[in-house]
Amino acid sequence: MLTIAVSKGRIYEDALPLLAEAGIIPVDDPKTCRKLILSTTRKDVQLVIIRATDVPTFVEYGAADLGIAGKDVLIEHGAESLYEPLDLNIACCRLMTAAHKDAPELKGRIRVATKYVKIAQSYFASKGIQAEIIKLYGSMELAPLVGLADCIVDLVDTGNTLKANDLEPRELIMNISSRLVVNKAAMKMKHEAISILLTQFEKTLANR
Ligand code: PRT
Ligand code: MG
Repeated sequence: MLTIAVSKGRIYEDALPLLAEAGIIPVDDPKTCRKLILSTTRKDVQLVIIRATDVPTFVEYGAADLGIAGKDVLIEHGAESLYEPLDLNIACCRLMTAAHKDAPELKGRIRVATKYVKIAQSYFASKGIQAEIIKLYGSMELAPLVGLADCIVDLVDTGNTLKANDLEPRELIMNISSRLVVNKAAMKMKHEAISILLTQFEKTLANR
């Protein structure tokens, strides 16, 4: 049995067509079904549905053999303990700094609100900017509006969320896409099954 960890939101939606090409079609829809383990049309493959930020943890400990996670989540988690054989090129976005549209260029000592504490720390350190990082778990956009922070570090796709809150994107930290990750022991123990799956994904991606 191969267990693949996926989060329920946009990564799941983008991953479905890719999984389907490998013959993996979940029997239930996680939007309407409360099951956390989903059987698929392949008897040898099941999905576990978890929070996006928990995917590296499940795969690291071997609770899932494979996982699909955003590069943002992988870097923030520190995923050296995982294999990352494939860029799936799905759920693409940009990790950026953003500030109020009327705010001047940020300098001196600044306060930054984000859920990406490690990434933000190393980004501002690399620029020689003294930043106090404030960890938030959501609604980062609010922080500059209420004086909690001078800027935020968050994911941007269309830019509509920033715009709706009078913020603007400032600097690109990195481009983000979702990656396939594999548990290191599983890569050895279940080598054949995993490499067949990798080849199937690679073929689908090459034809896109
Ligand atoms: O558990 P949690 O709620 O934290 O995760 P989730 O349910 O949102 O997980 P899921 O499966 O949706 O995956 C999140 C992953 O999708 C992230 O780790 C990214 O790798 C990727 N991704 C791609 C995004 C976005 N695009 C994105 N736009 N994740 C979040 N957003 C948010 C962003 O944080 C901001 O609030 O969308 C808003 C901005 O979108 P625009 O279009 O208004 O710019
Ligand atoms: Mg979400």
